[in-house]
Amino acid sequence: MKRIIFIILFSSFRILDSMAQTFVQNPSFEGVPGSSNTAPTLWVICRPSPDIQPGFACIQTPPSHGVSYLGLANQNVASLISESIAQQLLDTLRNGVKYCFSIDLASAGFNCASNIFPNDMRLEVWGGTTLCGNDELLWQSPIVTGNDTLWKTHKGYFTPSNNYNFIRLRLLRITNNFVAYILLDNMSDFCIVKPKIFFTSPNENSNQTCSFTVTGKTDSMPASIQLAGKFSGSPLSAIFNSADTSWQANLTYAPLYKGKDTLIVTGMFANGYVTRDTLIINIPAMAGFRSENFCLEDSTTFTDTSIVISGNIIEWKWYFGDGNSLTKTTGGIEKYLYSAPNTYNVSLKVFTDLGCTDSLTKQITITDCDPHTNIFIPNMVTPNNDGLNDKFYIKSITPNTHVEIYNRWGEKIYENDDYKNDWNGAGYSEGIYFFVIRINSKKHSGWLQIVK
Ligand SMILES: [Ca+2]
Repeated sequence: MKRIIFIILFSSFRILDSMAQTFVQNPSFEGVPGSSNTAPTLWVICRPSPDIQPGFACIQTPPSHGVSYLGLANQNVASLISESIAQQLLDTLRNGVKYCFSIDLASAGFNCASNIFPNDMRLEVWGGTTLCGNDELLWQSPIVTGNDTLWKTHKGYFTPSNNYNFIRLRLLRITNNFVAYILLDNMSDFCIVKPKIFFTSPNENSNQTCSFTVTGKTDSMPASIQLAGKFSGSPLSAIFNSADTSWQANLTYAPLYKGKDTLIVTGMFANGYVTRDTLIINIPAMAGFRSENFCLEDSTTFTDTSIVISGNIIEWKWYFGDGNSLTKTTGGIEKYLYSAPNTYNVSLKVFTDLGCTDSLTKQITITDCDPHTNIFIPNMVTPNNDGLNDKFYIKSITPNTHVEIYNRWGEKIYENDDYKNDWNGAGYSEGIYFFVIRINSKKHSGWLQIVK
């Protein structure tokens, strides 16, 4: 008897299936050899009259396991159609679970009893909800011919469509000779086949759009299918079709994730098995840009470096971090002039013709590289000696600042090549005047008002 112990280690799951998966009692069909019309120990007779071999009806084939084996006849008379035995299983065969087992079969051939003839035949394994019930044909052996007189091991797989506590073994005669007779020995205990996951779409390593559907199948019915990966959206577990064990999940990839991702699909099965499969997925678009020139005085340059793996980028949307944005249909270089020194979060979002988006945000700091552009020029002079605006005072002035002042008729009334913040409008009446100031070759012009 072969008992198979499965140990599945997966993540935090640890499933140990051992004794719970012993199903068949006395699978070697042990009993007293040469006993006619007798079932092996722990088996019962459903239809007469099975025999415990060897030693009955001149059958001398040695057992393939133990000291005895089972002989079942199928006789071409109305009173004896197909001999069969049954037993109550130690554990329930469960709906949707895939099982495996093996059994040794042989033909009795044409023997001295002369009432056994070579026939083509099959062994049938039935599931029952009652003892000797034949509710579902779980497995049928390949044809065993009358000439197959040597033991041959057959492997069987079946998936019940209901729960069964009983099994029944029965001989099916294919050809019409008088009596078919099959020998059975060394049936293994039932084992559970580890479930498998099959991806049907997409194919491994295929490029995907950012929103796509993953479909697959399992080889037996899971309780649930769950997915893990760098995706967003719902459902995170698959929609499951119990009719054909297929499943489907619609995934949307979050734009923050780049490049390849491994999608992990985990199947949870009612029998305690956890199985998984993985799929490599390429994220098709990756937004990228390079930024240069961070002086307030000059335009900052942004160069698109986005990559597309599948499809084409059809739209670039720049967010400059100061509330302004720009939408373009080509990549390349964008220039932007900031109005104030500050730290800005600049984002580029790209859109592909496959419906995928990706975005990247970088922080840049704009500084005033020439502080003299930051000079403050007052527009009011009040020469009343109160300490406030008594003189035309230029903040951040440097040596050799050139100042010219004009009256409202355009006549120059003051000029100085090295202004010292000392002009107070003395001698001139109240009113509007105009100034032209050059600091380090930068020209500033505007108006000022004298108030007395
Ligand atoms: Ca045996």
